[in-house]
Amino acid sequence: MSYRIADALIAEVDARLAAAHEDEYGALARKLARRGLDIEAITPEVEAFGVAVPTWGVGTGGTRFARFPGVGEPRGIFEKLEDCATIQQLTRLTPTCSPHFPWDKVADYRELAERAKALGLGFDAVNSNTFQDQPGQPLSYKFGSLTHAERAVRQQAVTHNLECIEIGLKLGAKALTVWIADGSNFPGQSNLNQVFDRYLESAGEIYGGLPDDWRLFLEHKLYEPAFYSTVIADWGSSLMAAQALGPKAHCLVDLGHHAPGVNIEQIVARLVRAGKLAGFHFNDSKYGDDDLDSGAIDPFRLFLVFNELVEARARQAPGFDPAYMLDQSHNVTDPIESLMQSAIEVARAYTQALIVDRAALREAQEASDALGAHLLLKAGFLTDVSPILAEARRRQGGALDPVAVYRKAGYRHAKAEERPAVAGSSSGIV
Ligand SMILES: [Mn+2]
Repeated sequence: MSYRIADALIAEVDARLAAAHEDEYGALARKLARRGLDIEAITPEVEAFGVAVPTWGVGTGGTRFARFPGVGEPRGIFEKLEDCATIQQLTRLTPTCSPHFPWDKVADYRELAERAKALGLGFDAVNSNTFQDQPGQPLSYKFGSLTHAERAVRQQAVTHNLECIEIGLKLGAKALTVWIADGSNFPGQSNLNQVFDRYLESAGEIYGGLPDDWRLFLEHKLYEPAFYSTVIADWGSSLMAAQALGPKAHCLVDLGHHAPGVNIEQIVARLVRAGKLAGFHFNDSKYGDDDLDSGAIDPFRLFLVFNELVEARARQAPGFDPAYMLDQSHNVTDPIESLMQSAIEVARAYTQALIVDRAALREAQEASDALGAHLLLKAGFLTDVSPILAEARRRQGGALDPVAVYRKAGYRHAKAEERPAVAGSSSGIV
């Protein structure tokens, strides 16, 4: 029997923190009441919030220079599910995980689905991988996949994506996320127009294999591994493709996949307007696609993204149904600690956006009161909503302080005993 954190330990740590927490929750309730807000209308909304954990996220990531594996890393999808379940147990923010193929391939998907269910987990979007070659793969993706010059390579990539849909059906998923590394490193290496045509043709074949109630998430990325041009580099290319493919195709926004300084919240607003926002891969960045922990560098930007989302939901934007997932690379931290904290930071941004006075904000905007409008927005961001986040966890059986419980439990140490290191364990980022 593999080690699990006892609920009694959560209760024990919570008991020491309870009095201070209740005092702080009460103080925040009074503060919000003075603004005309009922904390008991907000906390249940936070309880209902969820963000998916990518199965590859529970392994230690790396850079193109090195990977420094931690101890007790999961050696396969079943152990990854254990770690995902632990994140959910303590935070109650991550009821689903997002699998990746072929990294998470197993012989029996019914067994995998049952194991996830037993752990209280569901499956979010399935992710395909045509950005690296697998052992025994007939044709190489070195010069592209869905947009490769040779039809046979494109076909191989399409077939892989169709297989991912088949697997996803067995797991109860409802979406396929496609990110391709296709692009070029030299001006002249490829015809910028022709590769887009090939993308549309290949993606169209994948689209044709989607079940009626499925969605196709197109993920764009500015650069890397292609350093001159990337086929789906930006939200414009992504939107053109999604609109050409049809109503089931939507544009996924990975926060790290933009040039520094780009106004991501405005991109979000445009995609919502077009009815084409698929959802998010949350992470943070300082310079490029750093894949740092969500909220670690620029929590204000994360808040501004959620401000657009809460606004879109409030006005019942047509087709608005974003999927939320973390997508970050943990190089120097315990991945479980990072993912727990990141889920909390994403929920924090959501909660801060929930308490913005939207009627007053609209009035200030109509009156061209620039500073007044800004201060109304800032009032949401500058409110410490930690007590709401903690209370939402507690009401669902999670921990007031997830990292404290996790460390006290000695989870990683227990897993290090259970999971002796193996060579060549897979982990990565998309
Ligand atoms: Mn991503």
